[in-house]
Amino acid sequence: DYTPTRDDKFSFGLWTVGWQGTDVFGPASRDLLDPVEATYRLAELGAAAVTFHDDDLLPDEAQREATLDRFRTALDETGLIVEMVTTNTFSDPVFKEGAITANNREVRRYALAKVLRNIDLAASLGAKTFVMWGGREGAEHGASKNVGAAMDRFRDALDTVCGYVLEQGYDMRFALEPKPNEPRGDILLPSIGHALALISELEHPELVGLNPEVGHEEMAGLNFAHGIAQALWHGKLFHIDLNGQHGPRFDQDLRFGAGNLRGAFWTVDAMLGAGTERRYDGYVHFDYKPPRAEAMDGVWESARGCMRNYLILRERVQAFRADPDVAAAVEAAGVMELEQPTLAPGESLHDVRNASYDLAGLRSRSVAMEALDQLAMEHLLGVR
Ligand code: GLT
Ligand code: MN
Ligand code: MN
Ligand code: MN
Repeated sequence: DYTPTRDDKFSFGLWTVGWQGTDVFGPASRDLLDPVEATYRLAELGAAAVTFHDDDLLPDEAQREATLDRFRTALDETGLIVEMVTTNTFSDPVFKEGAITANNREVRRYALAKVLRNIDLAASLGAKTFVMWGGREGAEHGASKNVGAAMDRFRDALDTVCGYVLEQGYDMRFALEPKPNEPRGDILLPSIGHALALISELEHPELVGLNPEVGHEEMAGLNFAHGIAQALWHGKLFHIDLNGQHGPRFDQDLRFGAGNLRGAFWTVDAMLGAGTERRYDGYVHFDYKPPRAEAMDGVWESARGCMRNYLILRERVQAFRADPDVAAAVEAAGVMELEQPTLAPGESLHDVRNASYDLAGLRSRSVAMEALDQLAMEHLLGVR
């Protein structure tokens, strides 16, 4: 009946339900939500874990230890865990021109110090994933940022934090979160592909993967399911940010399932392996914003909706993959044939070059993909 359980491994950022609705056109539309209170509410709704930025939970240095005590009590009482922690290196105007890739070296050193302190906190709470979203790493002007130098500094920072967790013996991995723009005009590491490419330049590539967000790829017109499928292929889907987006426009952060519903269906399918063994087994993490127009009732309804939509889509995807008509349509579309290497063992290029090809037959062959897609559509619409 689509009621979440701890086994579903649902997780929420405390900044999601805690978003007060502040946007570029107006101030907060909702009162401050105590993050410890939010932890209790999310547990009641069926979440298994929470995540946070240093500044979401601990905005006030003077209250740091007291808040941490209350938060630890909430975790003990609810059984929730902290599965991921991330650092706010974007709100403070000190980061207005970047954090770990700011032109200003002092800013970069301060950013690194803030991240390192937060890694210690993450480790003390048992978080195994540490997300890095470089919201302010980027530019509005052509000549203002040397992209190559920024990549050098990104690489150095990642090498430094990886070295640090190894030295401390922390059981923790890093996940880079790509985004094409907003708040910067152009953000560095704008897509899954850009981030994957940087990882191959690192000293400890095994410790760094991705935290892709649905809306961020879709803002750039990219196919999220394909993006995470490739990340899985590289062994780099360390974490995920589920939400909804309606085409290329501002970052909407809708609840999961809203916006591009077909995209959400294929996203869940990709997370479950898309009929293969290569699946995502981490926390099902939501990073969305309850719309500014909603009062607190709508905040909790949207959090419930994220989980409920995931469970409904998971059921629809499983029904799709278990349907014998789908298996036949997959076969008819030649999907399995792609798993055969293009050259058979022992064959040489000579065999490829000297074979005779029935081009007329190949040109006119059926690909039977509309039929397969229609079956998916009918499963998604709940008529099969
Ligand atoms: C911020 C951003 C998100 C990132 C978070 C991690 S914070 O809300 O828009 O997409 O996941 O720093
Ligand atoms: Mn977003
Ligand atoms: Mn966001
Ligand atoms: Mn995110």
